[in-house]
Amino acid sequence: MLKDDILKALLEAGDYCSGQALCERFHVTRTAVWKAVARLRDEGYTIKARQNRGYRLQNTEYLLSQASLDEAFAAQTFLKRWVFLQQTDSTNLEVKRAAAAGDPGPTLFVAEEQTAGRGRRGRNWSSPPGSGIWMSLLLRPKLRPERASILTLVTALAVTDGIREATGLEAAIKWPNDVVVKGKKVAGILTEMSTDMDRIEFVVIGIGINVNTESFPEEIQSVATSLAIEQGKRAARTPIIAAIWKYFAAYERLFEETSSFAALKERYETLLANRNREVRVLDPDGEYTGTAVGITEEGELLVLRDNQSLTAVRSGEVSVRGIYGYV
Ligand code: BT5
Repeated sequence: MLKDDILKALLEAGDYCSGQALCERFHVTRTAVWKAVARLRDEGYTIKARQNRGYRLQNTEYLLSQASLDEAFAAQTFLKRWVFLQQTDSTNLEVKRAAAAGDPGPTLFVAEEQTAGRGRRGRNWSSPPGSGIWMSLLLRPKLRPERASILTLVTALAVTDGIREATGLEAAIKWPNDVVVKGKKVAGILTEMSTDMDRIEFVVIGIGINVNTESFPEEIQSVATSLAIEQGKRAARTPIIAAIWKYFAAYERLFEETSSFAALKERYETLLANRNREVRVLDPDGEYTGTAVGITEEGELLVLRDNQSLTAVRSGEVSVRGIYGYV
């Protein structure tokens, strides 16, 4: 589409681009360029127009685009393909469609906006444009299906370390699939799997991160926060994305090569927000409370129950809550 070509040209230029030059480059009229610019502005881009100089894209470090991803991933070898979408229903659904069409992966979909973002068990995931990172990976790992849930832990580790590196914030993991800053949720992970007999056909790893969100829908206000709220300034999204997949590539490789979470356990426990905290385990077979003491090599949360027995809690149907708050 012309607007995407123009966006790319403005991003590459990093300065004013004359309207005439854009007309000639894309073989279109001045009016067509002007209309494309108007559409980009509707999508939230700030584009300055000056007589005799043309158009210039402002605040480019805060933008996500195919061009920004191309630059961020140019030197890495883990991802084979990455796709930026202005809007989609859900990046997890994008992955499923790509997998059905035979995409070998690892392929990453990143969307500016999701109209049907989902959490676990069909819960809604708020994914407005301009402020978050909504992305999903298509992976075809050589793992036994019963080990796939550990990928959620591997991902949580990569997201936490990526956020820490890119922002300096003290992000931590709320087992199994949340990343928190100061006890509130900044990111959630939704891992889904398709199996074929007893082998994994593909895995979808969906990650949602609140980056520059200023306020949240009322029902999640008390549990949700964003990187911008916690650090008091906006953050550029592309470096966070790049850092996450850098860590993920390293951690996932370690996990697949050793077929074990053992090598990552120590780092995980260091970042585990629940550690040594009192938790309430919402088990469908009966709730109980105890202290989270660590995780097992199978990725279960170890809880020392109030009756002094040690229980390994599997993710899935079980939710874990802090006694005094979300963590
Ligand atoms: C999760 O579910 O935390 C997994 C979220 C995964 C979202 C990503 S975005 C890219 C990819 N495409 C998708 O469609 N999904 C993935 P869960 O643990 O079930 O948490 C869901 C709950 O978190 C909701 O019921 C709300 O209470 C709350 N919530 C919704 N939107 C939120 C947000 N933006 N930030 C924090 N909490 C939110």
